[in-house]
Amino acid sequence: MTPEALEAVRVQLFGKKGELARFQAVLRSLPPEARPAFGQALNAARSALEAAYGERKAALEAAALEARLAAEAIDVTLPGEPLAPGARHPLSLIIEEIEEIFVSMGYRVAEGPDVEWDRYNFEMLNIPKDHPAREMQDSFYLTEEMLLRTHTSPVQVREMLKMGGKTPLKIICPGNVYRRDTDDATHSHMFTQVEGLVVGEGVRMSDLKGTLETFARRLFGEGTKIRLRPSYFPFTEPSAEVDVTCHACGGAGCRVCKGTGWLEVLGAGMVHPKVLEAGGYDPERVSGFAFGLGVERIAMIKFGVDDIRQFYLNDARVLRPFAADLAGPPLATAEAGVPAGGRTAPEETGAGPAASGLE
Ligand code: 2U9
Repeated sequence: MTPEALEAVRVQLFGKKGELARFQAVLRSLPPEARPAFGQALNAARSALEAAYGERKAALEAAALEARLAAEAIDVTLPGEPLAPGARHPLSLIIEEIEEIFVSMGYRVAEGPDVEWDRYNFEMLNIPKDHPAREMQDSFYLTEEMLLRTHTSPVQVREMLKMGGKTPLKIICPGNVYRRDTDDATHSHMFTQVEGLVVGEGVRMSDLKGTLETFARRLFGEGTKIRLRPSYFPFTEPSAEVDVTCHACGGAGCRVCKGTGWLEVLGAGMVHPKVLEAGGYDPERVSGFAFGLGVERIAMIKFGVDDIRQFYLNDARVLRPFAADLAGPPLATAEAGVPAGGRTAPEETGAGPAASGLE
């Protein structure tokens, strides 16, 4: 019997114009003395019919459920669809590479909070309340005294204070930083920095130059040269912008370096006496150097990415090609090409890195 047939039976028996309703009308038409016996018989018949109907309905529902379970059965022991392997994020790859270089030179990696005191982020770095540098690093304040750090320099301040005036201090500080900025191809309101700090007796500008030269050679290749141009930072004196010879043309001039042969990749300088003092050091006895770089900029140069926003898309098709060290089958979707504005890894095309578009 089908559910439809059972429903037809229900209407035929129990419906408004059904058999039982008809006998009910007969009951009402009987003389009063005949009604009890007729009524009893009618009730007995109704009960029997309802029970039989209920039984059949339950049996039909059980059969329907059985059929559905059988039809929708899943074999949980079947092997799954293969997934493309994951990969390290390009920014993580660069941070790790930089960490390895400096750790091999005796540096320690230090980290600190993203939410900072105004005091550590600005005041102790020789950037008082009315200083124009506060405008250069427009900030996200949480309270009067607390903000999202605009650089990782407050981590170095914390580390200096922890040292209690002891030397040497050799650290690098990677981490996210936040600046009120309009996002475009080369700017993001959140980006990643690595800063470094050395404090010790007799630390000189030549130590800074040698360190950065070693770093640049390890990161961009042995033939890399550096040059320092005078600059200004409140926390260093003297200060310099540091360029490296273009790794794409070796300094001859090309698309990547806009014909100059040089790429600006670092800021650096000798730690300002006021900053050493704020960190608990005697600037008469010790000196130090510091440097800073933007990880996205390095990654854009090394991987030939022309838009910083690519790093934050979380699109595996864009990010995956950078992980040359984790080579595996390409994602099925990647075969149609990377999305608009995307890139192809140099190792896939055999072509050199594309223009960084950062100058
Ligand atoms: C302390 C003392 C000095 C860190 C430094 C720079 C120069 C610099 C920029 C590079 C690109 C920031 O990411 S970027 O926009 N950084 O030019 N940073 S010296 O100086 C310090 C830090 C901590 C205690």
